[in-house]
Amino acid sequence: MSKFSEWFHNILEEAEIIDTRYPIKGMHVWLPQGFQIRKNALKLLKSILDEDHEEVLFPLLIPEDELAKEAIHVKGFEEEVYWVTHGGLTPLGKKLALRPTSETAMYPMFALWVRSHQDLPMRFYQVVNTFRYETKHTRPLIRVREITTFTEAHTVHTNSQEAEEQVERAIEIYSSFFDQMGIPYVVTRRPEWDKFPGADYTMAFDTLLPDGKTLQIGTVHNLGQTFAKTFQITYETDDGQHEYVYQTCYGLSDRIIASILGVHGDEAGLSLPPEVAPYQVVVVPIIFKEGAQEVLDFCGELKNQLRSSGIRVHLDDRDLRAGKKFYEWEMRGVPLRIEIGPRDLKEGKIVLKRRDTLEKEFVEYQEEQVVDLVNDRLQRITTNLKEQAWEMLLENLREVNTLDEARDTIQEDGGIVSFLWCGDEACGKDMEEKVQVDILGIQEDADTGECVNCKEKARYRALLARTY
Ligand code: P5A
Ligand code: ZN
Repeated sequence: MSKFSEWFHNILEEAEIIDTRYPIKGMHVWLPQGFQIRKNALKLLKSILDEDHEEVLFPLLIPEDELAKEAIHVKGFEEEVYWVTHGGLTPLGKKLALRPTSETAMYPMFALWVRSHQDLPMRFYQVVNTFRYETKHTRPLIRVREITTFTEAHTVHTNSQEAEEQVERAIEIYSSFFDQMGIPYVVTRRPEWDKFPGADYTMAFDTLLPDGKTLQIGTVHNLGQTFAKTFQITYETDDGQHEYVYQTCYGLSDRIIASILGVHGDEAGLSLPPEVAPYQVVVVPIIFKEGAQEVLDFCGELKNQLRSSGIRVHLDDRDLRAGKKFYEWEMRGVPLRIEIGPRDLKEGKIVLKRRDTLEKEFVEYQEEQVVDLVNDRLQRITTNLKEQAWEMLLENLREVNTLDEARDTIQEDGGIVSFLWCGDEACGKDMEEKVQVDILGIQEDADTGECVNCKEKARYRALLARTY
């Protein structure tokens, strides 16, 4: 187990994010702290999607014949599907699949919904649990068998240009979401052998975890007309012709939470972006025998004031050593701590401690300004977390000119390696084998240079990394 895996596993337990002891492999329990982070992240994501998508909710079960209709799609998922075969003791006439994703649940309905070109475009999303019998090593939040936070969007268009624009729009949506979480990413077009089953092409977001391995945190697929033809999704044009629609779909999962925790955390534990932190501020009274009541009263009022202005604040007045409280809230990732003792009170000061920089700041207390002060510090924390994380990713994105260089770089430093590639599948797979990495995908076209592996003319600049 890498140092990061160990850190990640421990922090999930210590910070009470999820309980991994549920007796089914790859299925876990969200604990209250984790649930709050998930809820806050989803709130932001939904508010972005709600701008131009409609939220729906489809059944969990998919009839076998619908799942089987799209041949390429079902081939991609056949080893990962869980089946419901009985109702009580009665064998079902038709097996029912637990959705591994919802294309084959939704698209037969889309065929009923789409009538004329005036119905289009359609943009839907849902947040559901999906099930995948993953055979690779499962990891909490990263590779699970019940994905509990599957946020999937599905869109329908009259023409291919509009579908392509929707892919770009989805990339913007996810970029904006990750930016607000301070999660850095690279966006690439997945190689042919790694695209979503049934898609024309797949765009993917990958972030870098502290152990130098990347994690795919989101995908956007252009489905072209493949599913439209399989499920007979057509619209009537102005002159009465029936045309197949063009579709896209895109999704995020529990991995967004994994990356929020993993990217920003450090030796002291979690360090949460204020946007998702269950508590954004914790107020810790420093109690001595003398003046204890005054300190507690002051802290109580401060808490009320911050809370009524919409800040998620907690007053920790437990009868415990302050040091123990500090340790705990730092470990849980609370962005800002306010400490107040009797001497501070006398001097009209409060102490602010930032979780991201671990810096202490003594500031004069002014009742009319304290809300602005706290909001300003939270804003700075958000900005700093994002900058630090991007710096880390960019420092670990290295260009190489030869295959040996790629191998050495990956072995010594991990991270993401940028290289010139011919684009040929056999060459790509050969390279993955030789360097023991995955090709993440293509970043852009290249017009000069040769492929680092086969020395043919390079067509692309591409990225590779060790991946989760
Ligand atoms: C897009 C949404 C789809 O399923 N259908 C609807 C499309 N794409 S996908 O790439 O297969 O999955 C979407 C995202 O889910 C994450 N993911 C997982 N997360 C946790 N555990 C898993 N077992 C798992 N499998 C996929 C990926 O991050 C992917 O981007
Ligand atoms: Zn090549």
